Order: sequence, then structure tokens, then C-alpha cells
Amino acid sequence: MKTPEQLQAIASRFAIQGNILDIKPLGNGLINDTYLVVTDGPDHYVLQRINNAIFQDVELLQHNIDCATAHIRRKLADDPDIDRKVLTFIPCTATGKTYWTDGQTYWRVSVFIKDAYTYETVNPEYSYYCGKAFGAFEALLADIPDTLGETIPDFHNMELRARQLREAVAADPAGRVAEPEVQAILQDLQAYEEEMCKAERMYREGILPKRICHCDTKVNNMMFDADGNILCVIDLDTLMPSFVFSDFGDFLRTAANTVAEDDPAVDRVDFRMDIFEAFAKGYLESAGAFLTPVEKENLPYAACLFPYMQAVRFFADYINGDTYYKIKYPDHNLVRTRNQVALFHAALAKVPAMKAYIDSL
Ligand code: GN1
Ligand code: MG
Repeated sequence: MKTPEQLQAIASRFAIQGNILDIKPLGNGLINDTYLVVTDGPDHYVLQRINNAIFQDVELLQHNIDCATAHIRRKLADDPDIDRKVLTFIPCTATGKTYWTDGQTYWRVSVFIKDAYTYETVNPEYSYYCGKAFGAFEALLADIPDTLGETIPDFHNMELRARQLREAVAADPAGRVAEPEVQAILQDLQAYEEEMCKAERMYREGILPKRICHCDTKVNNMMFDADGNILCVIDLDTLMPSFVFSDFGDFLRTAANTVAEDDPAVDRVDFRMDIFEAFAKGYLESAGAFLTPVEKENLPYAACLFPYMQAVRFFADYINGDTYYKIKYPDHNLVRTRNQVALFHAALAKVPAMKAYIDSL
């Protein structure tokens, strides 16, 4: 942890305007550390320590973000509210790059977007706007001239995630594999592994493309103005080539769950069809034009894949002794796993209804 004085010294390495009055923690991300930098200048700023244990190629990560924000800025040039519709990253005064490192930790600064709100839960109306916004985001980036790389190689590769779980089980570093509940969850997950890995097979067969996706389309990564209009998409670390399933499925994983992803009340977990329908409608309105039939017909699969993949990831972390996700209590990753397994089953039961709805549009 850095002291307020250290944080202030780091923020001062960037070309920010005004004097720094205060620096305080912001948000509740599981990966990076985020602070609000309060100034007496025209803008406040967001200071973030980029978790370079997870994002090992920060140069590539910021390259992706610089290219994407510049491309969106060009396309929205005529929008009077442009500064609230795309993030602005501040260069480091010494290097001109949009990050600074002391060789061990990596930092970046962006302009704090004024009068913007994020939400942890959404209603059908906001889900419709989110669907439109994420579809539009993919559409905006569909013709980006730059080459972007994978900031976490194979991030949403289900075959890799399944393999990582198997490796965690084989190593059993925290001695948790013998627990009867762990065994039961393993069996349940294994039964669906082949089916859930079908995206990678379709990619190898050449019938499924990769596109530039956000890959962390959680409700709380979307900013709204005071009237509830979408402003912009934030948290761009995972912006990278992926299947469109990433953006579609990961949004529903958080938004369509009746409870939070770490709610221990598993019997209250359900997959909300009203949220699915609203999001799918918005998404297909803005992304429908570029989606292939294979992508479109597999959107219900995507809605199942993401709770499944997240269950596998939380579970592998639990078995590994909680080395990846920040936890608030000892069994936190197991509680998250139970929740996501329940959500997966709830979604799976609704695949026929999802298909019928998409066909009806
Ligand atoms: C992480 O930190 P946050 O909440 O934006 C994770 C996502 C998971 C999510 C689960 C880089 O995102 O993939 O879905 O936690 N990001 C990374 O809450 O692993
Ligand atoms: Mg986030």
C-alpha cells in the first residue's frame, strides 16, 4: 500500500492541471487499485495502479487503450459531450506515455468524468441501453486500423480455463480438493465442459471470428448521466480480440443474476429473462448488422458460458488458495463459485426461451 504522499508524488508525474487537494480510494474493482485525485483545477482525475501481476504487458495494454480511445474520439468528433463519451488518458510528462512505472508498479491517470454514475444492479430499461451501448462500442471498433493484442493471453478461452482448473486440482496447493463439496462441484462442472468449449472448436473450424471486444461488460463498467443516459464504457484493460460471446455473456452474468455474484443465498440465484430480453434487443439493434448467423444463434450459449467460465475461474482460485481475486473472508471464492454454478444451471434451463425470443426479434 502507498501512503497519501507517495500517491501524490505518483499523480504529479502526469500532465494534470491544478494542485492536488486530496487522493482517496474509488470504486470496488477486484483487480486494480483505484483512487480519485481531487484538484483545484478544472478536472479531477482517476489514478490507477495497474495490476501487472495480471496484466503483464502494460505497454500493450495501454497501446490497445490509446488506439481504441483515439479511434472512438475520431468517430465521435462532432459530439458536443465527447469528453464524457470516451475516456481521456493523461500522458506522463517525462515519457509521453499514458502510464508511468517505477520498475515495479505501474500507474495511469485519466480524467474523472463529471456527473456520471455507475450502478451495481440494473432494470430492464437500463439493460436495453447497455445492450445498445456495448453493441455500438463493438461496432465503433469494428473498423479500427490498428492491431490490438490480447492483454491477458487466452483470457476467455474456455479450454484454457478448464485446463487451469485441472492443474489447480492436480497441484492442490491449499489442501482443499478433498473437501466433499469441492468434489461435488468438480463433477458438476466436468459434465458440461465439452459443451462449454464449443466456441474454441468453432474458431478452429473457421466458422467463428474474433473481434475487438470489451471483455468485462459488467453493469458497473458502464457510466450513465444523471438522467440515466449511457455516457461511456470504462475499465478498458481487457479490451482485446475475442468472441462477441464475451461481451454478451459477461454482461448477463452480472445483470441477469437476481443477486450479486458473491451472494451466499444460492437458492435465490436466478437468471432473469426480462433482463436477457431487454439486453438482447438493444444489443441486436446495434450489433445485428455485423453479426454472422453463427454468432447470433449462439448468443444463448454465451449466456450460459459466462457463469460457467466464472465458476471455473473462482473455483480454480479457491483451490489455488485465493491468489487471484481479492477476497473479503476465507471462503469467499467458494461462495462465489456456488453462486455462479447456480446461475449457470438457471441460464441453461432457459436456453429454449432465449432462442425463441431471439428468433422473435
Ligand atoms: C475481475 O476487477 P473486475 O471486477 O473488473 C475479472 C473479470 C471477472 C470479475 C469477476 C482481469 O474484474 O474477468 O469477471 O473480476 N477481471 C480480470 O468479478 O480477471
Ligand atoms: Mg470493473
